[in-house]
Amino acid sequence: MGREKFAVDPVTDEMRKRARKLGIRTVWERYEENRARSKDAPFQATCMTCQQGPCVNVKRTGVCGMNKDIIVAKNLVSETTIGASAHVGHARRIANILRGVGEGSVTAYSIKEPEKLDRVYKGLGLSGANTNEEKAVEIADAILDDISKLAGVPKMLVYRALEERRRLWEEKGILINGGCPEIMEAMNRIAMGMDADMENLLLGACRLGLVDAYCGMHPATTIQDILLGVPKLIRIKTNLTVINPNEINIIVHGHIPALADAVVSAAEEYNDKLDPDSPESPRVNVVGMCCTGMEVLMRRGVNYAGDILQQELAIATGAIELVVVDIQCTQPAIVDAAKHFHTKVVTTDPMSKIEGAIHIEFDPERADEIGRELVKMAVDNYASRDQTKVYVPDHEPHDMTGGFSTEQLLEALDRVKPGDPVGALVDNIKNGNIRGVAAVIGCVTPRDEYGYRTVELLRELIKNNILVVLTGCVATVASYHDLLKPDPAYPGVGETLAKFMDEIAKANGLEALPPCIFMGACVDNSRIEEVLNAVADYLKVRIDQLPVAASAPEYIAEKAIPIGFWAVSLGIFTHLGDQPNVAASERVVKWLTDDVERIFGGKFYVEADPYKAAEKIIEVIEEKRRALGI
Ligand code: BF8
Repeated sequence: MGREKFAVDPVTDEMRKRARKLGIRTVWERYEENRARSKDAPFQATCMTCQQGPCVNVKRTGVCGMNKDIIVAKNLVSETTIGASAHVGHARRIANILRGVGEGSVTAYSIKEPEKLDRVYKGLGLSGANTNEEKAVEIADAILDDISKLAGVPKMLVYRALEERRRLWEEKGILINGGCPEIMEAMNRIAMGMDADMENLLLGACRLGLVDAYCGMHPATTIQDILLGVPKLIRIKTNLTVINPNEINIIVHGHIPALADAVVSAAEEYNDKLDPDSPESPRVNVVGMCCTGMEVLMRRGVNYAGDILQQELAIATGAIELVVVDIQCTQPAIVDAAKHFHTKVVTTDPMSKIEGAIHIEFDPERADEIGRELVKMAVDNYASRDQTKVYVPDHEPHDMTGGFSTEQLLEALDRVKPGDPVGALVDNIKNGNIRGVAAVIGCVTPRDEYGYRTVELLRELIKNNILVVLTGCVATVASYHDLLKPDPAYPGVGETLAKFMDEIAKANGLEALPPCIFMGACVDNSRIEEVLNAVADYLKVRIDQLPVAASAPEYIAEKAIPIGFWAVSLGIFTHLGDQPNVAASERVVKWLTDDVERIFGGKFYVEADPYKAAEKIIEVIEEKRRALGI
C-alpha cells in the first residue's frame, strides 16, 4: 500500500487538528520542534561522564582516550540500565503488595488465583507453607530476594528460562545475580575510567536484558495474575471515542494496575448506587491508557482510550474529569494540556511526580479508600466541566478481543487437541499452516505516520501466514485498523493461518479469532517466552532454532532496549524500526547486528520500512524452517 496511501486513524487525525486549534501542543508538535534542532547531528558519540569534557561528537577519542566505539557502547549500557530499572521498580512495587496481602495488612486485593499461586510457589522451588497466605509471603520474599541479592541466580530465572539458555548464559559470563546489584554494577561499569572494552560492555547490556526479564517482567506478570486474575478472552472497545461526553470520565494511566483496579471497583460501586430512574446523574466511565489500560482491559474488560501518543488528545476532548497516573510513559505535557480544561491530573507514585499535577500517594493498605477518593474527585470535578468545550469525534469505537494469557491460549488450543495443546500449535507449524510466529511488541512513534509501520508490518505478516502475537502500544494502532477484531471472513489473513484460527475458534464456540493475538502489556512479554519455551521444549530444539522473530517497529522507550537484549540473548532475531543511538560506531552496529548471533543465536536488525522488515522476518523464518527440516 505504501505510506502515501496509508489511511491514518481518522479519530487521532481529527483530534490532532482540534488540539492544534486549541493551542494544545501534542507529542507531534514537540517532535517536529526538537527534530528540527537536532537533525544536523542526530547520531553523536558524546560522553558527559566527567569534568574533563563534555566530549561532544567525538571524532577519534574523548579527553580520557575512550574511542567512539566505547563511548557509544557505554551510552547504550546506560540506556539499557534505565530501561531495566523501570521494570524492576514495577516488580518491586507489586511484590510488596503481594507480601501485604499474605501478611493481612493489605485487604483491597486478595489471592484471586490460588492455582497459579501454588504453581508458582512450587516453580520457584519453595515448599513447606500450609496456607495460601504463607505461600504469598514466601513468593513475595523470593522475588524481593531475586531483586536484591548480591550473589546467586534469581529463582525466577531458574524457573522460567530453559536450562539450555541458562547454561549458555553461564558459559558466556552473563548469568545474573540479583537485579539491583546488577543495575548498580552496570552503573559502576560505565563510570569514568571503568569498562573500556566494547564487547564486554555490550555483554553487560545482555545481562541487563536478563535483569529486565527475570527481576522485572516475569515477576510483574506472575504476581499481577495471582492478585488480579489470569486474563481470559474478553471483548472491549478502543480509541478516544470510548470517552463518553455524557458521562464522568476517568483515565487510568501508567503500568501497575493495582490502583487502577481499585478505581475500577470504586467506579462500579458508585454506578451501582445511582438511581436508574434519574438520568441526570451521569455514570462514571473509567477508560484505560498505556499499559495500565491494557492490564485493566485484559482483566476487567475496561475500554481502552489510547496509547502513549494519544494522551494529550484524550484531554483535548474536554470530557476528562480526572487522569490518574501510576508510573512510566506519562508525557509530563499532559498537565499543560489539562490547563485548557477543568481536567485534573493526579500522580500517585513518589518517584513519578509531575509539576502542576495533584499528588495523592498510593498506599496499598488504603487502596479501596483512595480509589473511592479519586472517583469522588472526578464526580465533584464534573460540575466544573464546560460542556461547550467538549468534543469527541463522531466515529464508532473499534471492537477488540484480548485476554490471551498463556493459560488462556493453552486452554483454547487444548480444545483443538485435548491433552496436547502445544501439539496443536506445533502440528500447524510443522505442516506449514503457520509458517512461523512473530512477536510484535512495544511502542508507537511520532517519527512516522501514526501507526503506519506497525499496521503495514502486521498486514504483511498475517497475509503470509505468520502467526502474530502482540503486547504493548502496537496493539492500539492494530485495533484501530481492525486487526484485533474477530471477523469470520478473516480479512487480510493468509488462507492457511485463517484455517488454523478458525479451527481454534470453532473448538471454543467462538465466531472467529482476531487476526492478531493480544497477550497484554509490555511486562507480559514474559507470556511470550512461556509459549516459546513450551514449543522449543516440545520439539526438543533450542529457541534460536525455532521459526520465530521479534519486532519492535516503533519503539521509543528505554524499556525496549533491555527487552531487545533479552530477546537476542534468548536467540531470537529481533527487528527494530529505529536504530538506537549507535550509528557513530560501526563496530557497535556490527556487533549488535551480526557478531552477537554467534554467541546467542539471535541478533538485531534495523529497518524502518515495514515491507522490507516483513520480507526479512519471513526470510529468517523460512531459513529456520529449512534448518529444522520442516
Ligand atoms: O511499557 S509500549 S510507550 S506504554 S514502553 Fe510505554 Fe512503549 Fe507503550 Fe507500556 Ni511499553
